[in-house]
Order: sequence, then C-alpha cells, then structure tokens
Amino acid sequence: MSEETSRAGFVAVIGAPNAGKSTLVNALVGQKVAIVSPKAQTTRARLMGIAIHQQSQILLVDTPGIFEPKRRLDRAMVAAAWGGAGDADLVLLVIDAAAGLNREVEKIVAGLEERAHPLWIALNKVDIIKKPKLLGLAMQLTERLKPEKVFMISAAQGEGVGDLKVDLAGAMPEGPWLYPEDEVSDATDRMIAAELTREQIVNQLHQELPYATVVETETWEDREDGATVIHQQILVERDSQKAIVIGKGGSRLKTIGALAREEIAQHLGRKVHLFLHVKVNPRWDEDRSIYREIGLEWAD
Ligand SMILES: Nc1nc2c(ncn2[C@@H]2O[C@H](COP(=O)(O)OP(=O)(O)OP(=O)(O)O)[C@@H](O)[C@H]2O)c(=O)[nH]1
Ligand SMILES: [Mg+2]
Repeated sequence: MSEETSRAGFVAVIGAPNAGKSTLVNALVGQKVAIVSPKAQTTRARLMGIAIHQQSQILLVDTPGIFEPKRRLDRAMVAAAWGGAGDADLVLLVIDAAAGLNREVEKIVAGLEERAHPLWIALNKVDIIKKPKLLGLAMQLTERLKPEKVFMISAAQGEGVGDLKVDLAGAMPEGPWLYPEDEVSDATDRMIAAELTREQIVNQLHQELPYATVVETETWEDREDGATVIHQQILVERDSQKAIVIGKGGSRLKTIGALAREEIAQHLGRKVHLFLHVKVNPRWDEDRSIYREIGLEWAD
C-alpha cells in the first residue's frame, strides 16, 4: 500500500430502528461485528466496523436507531446516533424500503436537512419490496434530500452491497489508514462478548424485557490451556423479569448461555466457558457507571 493513494474516512450509518444498519455494517465488514435482531432498538451505543477495499479503509459507525426518546436510555441512544453523524466524512442514511417514508423516517429527514453533509441513501430490504414502490420512494427521497447517491440493496442477502462498498472506498478522503489492517472493529472482546449475550436475550425473550436488560462483564480469564472463562451479569429491573430470563428450572438461561457461548467462542477463536448470573437492579437505567460501561454518554 503506497502512502500517496491510501484513503481512510468515517461513514456514519444512521436511520430508524430496524432499518438494517447493523446488518449492513456486518455485510460491508465481511464478518459479524454488530448484533442484529428482528426487534427495534437493538443497537445501543455507537460501534465502529472497519471495512477495507483495495487502498481504502472505510470506518463505518453503526449507530442506534433514531426514534422519539422517552426514557433516559432513549435520549442517550439518540444522542449517540446524531453524534455519530456529526463527525463523519459522509452520512449513509439506511431506509427500510418496505416501511417507506413513515413518520420515524420523516423526523430523521427533517433532522438531516439542518446538517450540511455529503449524504448517501441506501434503500434496504429490496428483497421484500416490489420495483414500482421502490422507484417511487427513491424519487421522493431524491427530491427531498438531494443525496449525492442512492443505492438499492439487500443487506441481508448481499445484493448491491459490493457496489456500495466500492463507491464508499472511492469517496474516502486521501490519507493514511487509521487502524491496523487486521482490525475489524473498535469494540473490545469484552464488549462484543457482552453484546453477543444480549443478542440472545433480545432474540429469545419478548415484550419489554430485552429493552430492560443490560449485560455486564464480571470477570474474564484467558487460561493457559487455551480456554477463556467469562462471568457475565444480566441486570433486569424487576423480580418478575428475572424469573422470565431464568425460565422454568433454569431452562431459558441455559439456552441463552449455550447460544451465546457458541457465538463468543467463534468470535474469539478459543474455547469458552460462559457463566451467566441474573440480578435485579430496579434503577440501572439511572446509574451513570452502567452507561459508561455500555459506551453511552449520560444524557440529561
Ligand atoms: N428481508 C430483509 N431483512 C433485512 C435486511 N436487512 C436487515 N434485515 C432484517 O431487519 C431486522 C433489523 O436488522 P438490524 O440490522 O438489527 O437493524 P438496525 O437498523 O441495526 O436496528 P436497530 O439497531 O434497532 O436500530 C433483522 O431482523 C434483519 O435480519 C434485508 O436486506 N432484507
Ligand atoms: Mg443496529
């Protein structure tokens, strides 16, 4: 890689909850760095995924979905998302094409109109939408937001992702790479492991429970025999939630633990022993140290 032609820059990936931002970041990086679920508000804090194409390093800032904040945690998440957009070389707005230009997206569009950024749009989930609707949406957005480019992609199936990556690579400012070439994320293994457990909680449980949950790392030991021993604590807000997470005779916690352990082992490339403990803390979402741990700024 010669110094003159190398490029590196930041791309803020923003959009409504569930648009497919994290799925797209994983697809562009070429491996899983961000957790994904069919439920809204899965991503809580900014996380950077690093994609490489030829001489370009593309630093993709995955952000929480932007929505109407109600609680303190909501406000911190939405602030993190807009903060990600503020520092970027380029803003990539991901829209669930099947959901279209709904109220949530309208709000983001209004917010973007106030920010002067090079803006690209990715209309996602084209695998589940009919062509005419897609073209109508693309025209409407082009008129409203005057983006530099509009892409039609399926982040889940990979359609259009390669072309988007090539164009992003070309749009990065010239300059030296900002991260080592083998790095795929700015998150530590501990953070990723905690997120992988939370992903299983979100996917295995229903209603408000996933939202009321935080996963903390208690201890982490890389043993000489090649195994890693991890103790994580799952914080919930009420006793009734604790009972749901644990399940009958501990069955649900066992399933969550087994699936998370597999994912964490795959990420680390090591054998993993995972121990999960559930604890009730009615006001964890008012605890500053927990925000710090999950990578969010305290929102007043
Ligand atoms: N059919 C289809 N589903 C997709 C596509 N991309 C993502 N999804 C699904 O959409 C859901 C949400 O995906 P995420 O990547 O978690 O969405 P997100 O925008 O990061 O969501 P938040 O973190 O909650 O803001 C998941 O069930 C994905 O599998 C796609 O191209 N086609
Ligand atoms: Mg996400």
